[in-house]
Amino acid sequence: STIPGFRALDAEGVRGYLAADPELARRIGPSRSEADWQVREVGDGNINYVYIVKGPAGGLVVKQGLPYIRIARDWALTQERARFEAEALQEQARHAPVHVPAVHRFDAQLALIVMEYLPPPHSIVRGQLTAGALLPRLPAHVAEFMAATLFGTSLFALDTIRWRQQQARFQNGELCRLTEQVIFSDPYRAARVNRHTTPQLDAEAAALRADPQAKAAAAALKAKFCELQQALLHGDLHTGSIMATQETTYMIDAEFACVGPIAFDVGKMVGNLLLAFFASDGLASAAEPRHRQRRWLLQATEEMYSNFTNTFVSRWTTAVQSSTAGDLCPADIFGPEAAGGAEALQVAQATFLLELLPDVLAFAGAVMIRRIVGIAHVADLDTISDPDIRAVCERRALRCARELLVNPQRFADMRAVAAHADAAR
Ligand code: ADP
Ligand code: SR1
Ligand code: MG
Ligand code: MG
Ligand code: MG
Repeated sequence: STIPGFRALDAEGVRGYLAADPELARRIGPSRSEADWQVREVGDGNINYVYIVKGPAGGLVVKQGLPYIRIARDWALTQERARFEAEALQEQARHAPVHVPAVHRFDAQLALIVMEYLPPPHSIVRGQLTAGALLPRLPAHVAEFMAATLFGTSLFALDTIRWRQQQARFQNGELCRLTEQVIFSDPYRAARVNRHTTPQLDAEAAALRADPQAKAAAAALKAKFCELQQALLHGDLHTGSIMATQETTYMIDAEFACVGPIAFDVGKMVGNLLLAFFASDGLASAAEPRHRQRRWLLQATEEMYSNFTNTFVSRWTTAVQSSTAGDLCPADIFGPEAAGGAEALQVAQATFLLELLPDVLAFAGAVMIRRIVGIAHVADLDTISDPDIRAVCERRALRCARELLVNPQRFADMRAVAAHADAAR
């Protein structure tokens, strides 16, 4: 149900809202300059309305959540998502400030966030990859963001009292429910909202809906998504939620933030880089064959994963070494004064990494599949205008994704995944 007093803003409403707030207005221009501000709705996402406001002093972004989903207006969705997004952006900024836009205002009654404007040449990474770009800094920056936020909100870093408070604060049940439906259920049943390249992929979509191993794996993953509440996730970390230049990288759109498995954020990123890899063939031309981009996308996947695991583990070691032994802190039984502590820490870290990879790969497979046969597709593939060529790319991606979902234990490391993807195209 709609929030009492809620009103949906249009461009003029956004102008008036900001002009009435001196603290926000001064970021755009001097008082009474609002008639000269440029206000533009730029939302290209599936769910919300986003306005960019520019004036003589600078710009701001205003994001508003209506009581429904932008691409499916008959689908009601809690406006509480704006609060989860604002609080998650603020929490992420504590851990990775250079990779998160600053929140200037959260207005609960209007389900609205006013945040830092990321000006051009920042643009959405998915669009840049679709256009053929390489982003050499992206893997390290995303790895740093994931390691900082996922480690910093995990039980490896937090005292259990604070960790439990965080669990209570970030349940985000309704947005999780959406993820559970559109990622782990709908692709494996005849859901009304599903779509695929038809008739080219009719047989593959039908086969998936009757594939016992894929269905069992998806159901197990859904349970893992719900049960394994390890850290505060971004919750929708894909290339469409990242704005970057060649030098800078920002993670936006945190409305799906929730406590969940660390492998979910990492797997979404891996799956979306692999989707870009499989789409690259269909977007190539004789003049621009994109060999370099495909090689880079696989290297980027490996680099992102190895940077993430290295940084995560080194933060863990540092936390143990710098905390006071005796408390219920990261060093309580691993610390320098604990008998066998250093060896125990090594075993714990090796076990963590061993269990992480197959979960990352299974989540990656699931998110690739949902983008090909579910409700929400990706520009990388959708931009391939010839449906026969698009279907070839989608079929290869689907085959690779099913293997990741069903047989993740077969891959010893991310290099083996890259080799498998390369062989699958
Ligand atoms: P949704 O939740 O609907 O997906 P997003 O938060 O992803 O909405 O925003 C939609 C689009 O608005 C983004 O793809 C991007 O183009 C633009 N946008 C969002 N936040 C910013 C920002 N801080 N600076 C500049 N553009 C932004
Ligand atoms: C109705 S599904 C919309 C999708 O868009 C968001 O970005 C999430 O990925 C969600 O699953
Ligand atoms: Mg978005
Ligand atoms: Mg969103
Ligand atoms: Mg996804």
